[in-house]
Amino acid sequence: MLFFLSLSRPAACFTMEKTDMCNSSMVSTSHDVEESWDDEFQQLVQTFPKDKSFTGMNLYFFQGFWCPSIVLKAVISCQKHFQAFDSDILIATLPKCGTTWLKALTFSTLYRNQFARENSPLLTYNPHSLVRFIDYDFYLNDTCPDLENCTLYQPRLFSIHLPYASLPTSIKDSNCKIVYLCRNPMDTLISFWSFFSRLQGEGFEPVSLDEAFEMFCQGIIQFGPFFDHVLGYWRASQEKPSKILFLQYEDLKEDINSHLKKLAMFLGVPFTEEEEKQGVVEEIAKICSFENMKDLEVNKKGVQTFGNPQETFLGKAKTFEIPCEAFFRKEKMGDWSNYLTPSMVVRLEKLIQEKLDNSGLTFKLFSKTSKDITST
Ligand code: PAP
Repeated sequence: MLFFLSLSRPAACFTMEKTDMCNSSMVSTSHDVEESWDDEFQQLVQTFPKDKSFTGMNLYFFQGFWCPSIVLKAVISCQKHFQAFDSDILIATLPKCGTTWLKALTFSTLYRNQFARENSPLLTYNPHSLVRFIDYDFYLNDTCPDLENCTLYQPRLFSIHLPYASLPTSIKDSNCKIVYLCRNPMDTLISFWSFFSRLQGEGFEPVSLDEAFEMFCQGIIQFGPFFDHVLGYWRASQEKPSKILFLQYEDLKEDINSHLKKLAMFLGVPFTEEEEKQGVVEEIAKICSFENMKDLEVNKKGVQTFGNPQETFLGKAKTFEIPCEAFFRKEKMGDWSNYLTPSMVVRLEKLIQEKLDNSGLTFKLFSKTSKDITST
C-alpha cells in the first residue's frame, strides 16, 4: 500500500470541519488499541511497567522510555521493518518542542525548488499532513507498509518522536540525516499541559498542573524521560555532527534566518547567493511563522488525522484526530513563569543542573529564575 500524498486532492481529504475541541478521539482510540492486541502481544506487554501519563494515555516503559500504548505496536514494527535510504531526512522531536514549526521549515527549505512559493502546500495543509510520522502515521495500522514512494517530493522526509537509542537500526546505520529540535523543559511542560487541557473531552480527565509537574519531573511523559531524550540526541550529534543537526526552539526564535541557512546547509541544499539576494530565506521564515500559520484557514478550522484513515481497525478506522488550531497556542518563550510556582521552578532548575551536568548542553529559560520569582 502506498501512502502517496496527492496534493491535488482537496484539503477536505485531510481536514474536516471543526465541530468541537472535545471531538478529538485520542483517548478512546488508545483504549481500543489495547483491546485489539492479540494474546501474544498482551503477554509481552504485561512484562513492561505501565503508568498513565498526565494526558490520560497509557504509557509502557519499553527500551528505557515511556511509549504511548497507541504506538507501541507501531514502534516495534518500524524498528523491525523500516528501511532508511541514505537520502532520507528525519525530523526528531519530543512532543511540544516545536515539531509543527520544524516540519514547516524543513519542508519549505528542502523542497523549495519543487513548487512556487506562492503555491506552497503549507498554505493549504497542516505541516503534519505534509511530513508524516513514521510511528504515528505509517506504522500505526500496517506492520510493513510500502514506503518506497510514500512522499510526494524527493528526498523522503519523515518525522519521529522515538529516542535516539530506539530508532530503527537502518536510520542509525545509514547516511540519512536527522534534524533534532528541543525546547527548554519548563516551556515544554507548560505547552504539553496546556495542549492536553485544551483537548479535554470524552475520556479525558482534567489533571492539575501539580500532577503534571510531578510526572514530568519523574520522567513519565510520552517518549520521555525528557532529559534522556534530549541528551540522547545531543550526545549523538556531538559524535556525528554531519548526521545529526541539534537545534533549540529558543535559538530559532531568536534568529530564524541564520538557522534556516544552517538547516539548508546541513540538508545539502544551501541557499545560493542569488536566493539570498532575492530574500528567499526571509520568505520561508515568513510562511512558516507562527503568525502566518495560525491564521491559515486549514489551521483555524481543520482537523489533523494521524494514522491511515483508509485502513480499518476493529471495524473502524484506526486513526486519531486533533483540531489543527491546538498546534498553535502562544509560542511565547518563558511563558512558564505565568504558571509555575517558585518551588516548582527551584525543583526544575535543580533537575536541569543535575541532568545537564558536564554535558555541554544548556537551555535558555527566557524568564525570571526562581530567585527573581521568590523576590517579587
Ligand atoms: P506537537 O508535538 O503536538 O506537534 P509541537 O509542534 O511540537 O506540538 O509544539 C507546539 C508548540 O510549538 C506550541 O507552543 P506553545 O504551547 O508554547 O504555544 C506552538 O504554539 C508552537 N508553534 C507552533 N507553530 C509554531 C511556529 N510556526 N513558530 C513557532 N512556534 C510554533
